[in-house]
Amino acid sequence: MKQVYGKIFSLIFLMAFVGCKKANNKNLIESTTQTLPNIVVIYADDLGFGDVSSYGSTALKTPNFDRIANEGIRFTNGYATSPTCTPSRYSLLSGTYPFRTKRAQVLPGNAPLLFELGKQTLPSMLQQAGYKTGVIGKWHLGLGDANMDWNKKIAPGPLEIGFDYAYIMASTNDRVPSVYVENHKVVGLTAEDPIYVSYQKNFEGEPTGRDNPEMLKVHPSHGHDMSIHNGISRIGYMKGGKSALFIDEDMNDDFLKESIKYINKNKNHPFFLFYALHQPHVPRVPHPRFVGASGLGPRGDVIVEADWAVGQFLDELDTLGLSENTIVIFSSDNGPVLDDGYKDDAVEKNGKHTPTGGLRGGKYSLFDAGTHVPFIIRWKGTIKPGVSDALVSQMDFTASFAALTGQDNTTPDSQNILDAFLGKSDKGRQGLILGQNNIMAYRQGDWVLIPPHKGRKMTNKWVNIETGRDSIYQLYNLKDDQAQQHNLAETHPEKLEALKQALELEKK
Ligand code: NG6
Ligand code: CA
Repeated sequence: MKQVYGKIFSLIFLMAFVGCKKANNKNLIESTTQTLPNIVVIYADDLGFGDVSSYGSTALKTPNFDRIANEGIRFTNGYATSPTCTPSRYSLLSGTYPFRTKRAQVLPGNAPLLFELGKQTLPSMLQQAGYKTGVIGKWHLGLGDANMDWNKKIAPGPLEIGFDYAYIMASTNDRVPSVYVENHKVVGLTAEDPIYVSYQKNFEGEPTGRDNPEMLKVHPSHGHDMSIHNGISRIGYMKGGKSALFIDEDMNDDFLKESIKYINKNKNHPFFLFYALHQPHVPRVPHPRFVGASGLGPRGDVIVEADWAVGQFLDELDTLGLSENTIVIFSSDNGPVLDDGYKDDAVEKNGKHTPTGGLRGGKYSLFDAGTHVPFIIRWKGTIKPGVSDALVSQMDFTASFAALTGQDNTTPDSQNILDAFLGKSDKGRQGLILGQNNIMAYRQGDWVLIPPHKGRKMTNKWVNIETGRDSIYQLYNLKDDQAQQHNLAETHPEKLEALKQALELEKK
């Protein structure tokens, strides 16, 4: 009898112990997940260093981008890795310099996925750390394999490189197919009206901007004269899929709605959201409620529209009580351009506005305005608001957030500069390669080296931007010469040599 009581007693004790342990574990899990902040990267497309009022714009007001700056750290030396979209996005997500991958350059809308499967990415690293990971907005990183059928399962794509949710614009707003893809499927596509895409030739009987300008509400200034949809001709040919085609005017609301849905769905779990805005990339077609909002024509209006969306998104974080537990990053994939292929009055209505903020060059350029972009990080209650001059790059998110979340970084080029991102240190990167393929510049401290490059000095006869390419070495000191007017290569041979060597080392 005694023995039986003894057994019952030990059983009760054991159950209580296990129960207690379980509860403890639960607490532990809850407390660790709570200490892991959500991470949101809001990524504008072609927004210049001078397009944001907290970076000095007076003609264009961006109160909501500024709200992130006022409540966080505004970096004065923040960089995208390349002056165009695909390579910058690639390196942000892969922690890899674009020059290491030949295909990392502006991709056609039917290009296969750019990433090598199985390698660490920013989202796959965060998935390992226990995050839910989502991408909403512009993709432009290729999808599927060569000759992909858009009516079938679209893979590999974001879900195969570490995102567990994707609601993306397939390529860019000026490239076909003009559709959104949710996870593995084109949104809104029906079996009765399949979609076909070609970058070689038109489909018989389909109108083009070249032959049917009377069908257009926005006319091309160069290129962009192929398939027409929503009164706008694009790059590439497409046919069918009418029920799936996006409406440019609604795109801002579509991405905002999906982003808000995403954070609501994942609010009880650490999440990473890559919210990739399409503004102010061409075609610039704001919702009617923003037409005329800036006084600077469609380019200004779509920036005001994007700023509004960011404000709505920040309000939602507040409403959900997530602002203190969410790191919000705001930046851009490359520098600004006015006429980028449509007659949208960007040049005519620009007035006194300086999208470059006084830097030389712009989108496509090796000069500073190509890659030197707005770069702001907010973590309410943790980051002390201020301004930092540290040299920081978007490529460094992977290693830095790996350090924050207790993961290893296995990407080749991302560096842990978490302390700079959090404002604890004014030391960021030592050096940074800017560009793609063999077209590159190198920044170290205040110095910029641009090795000789063959090619045009201006982007082309339509885009009025200096490429930065020259047959000689260029060396600038941005501290004394922000506008890169004085080439010091001849007067500072030692510095030139030091940067040449540092660039070679960085390439390894
Ligand atoms: C260029 C396009 C330009 C833009 C750019 C990519 C023409 C004439 N120009 O080739 O409009 O789409 O590619 O921009 O087609 S990015 O921001 O996505 O890199
Ligand atoms: Ca871009």
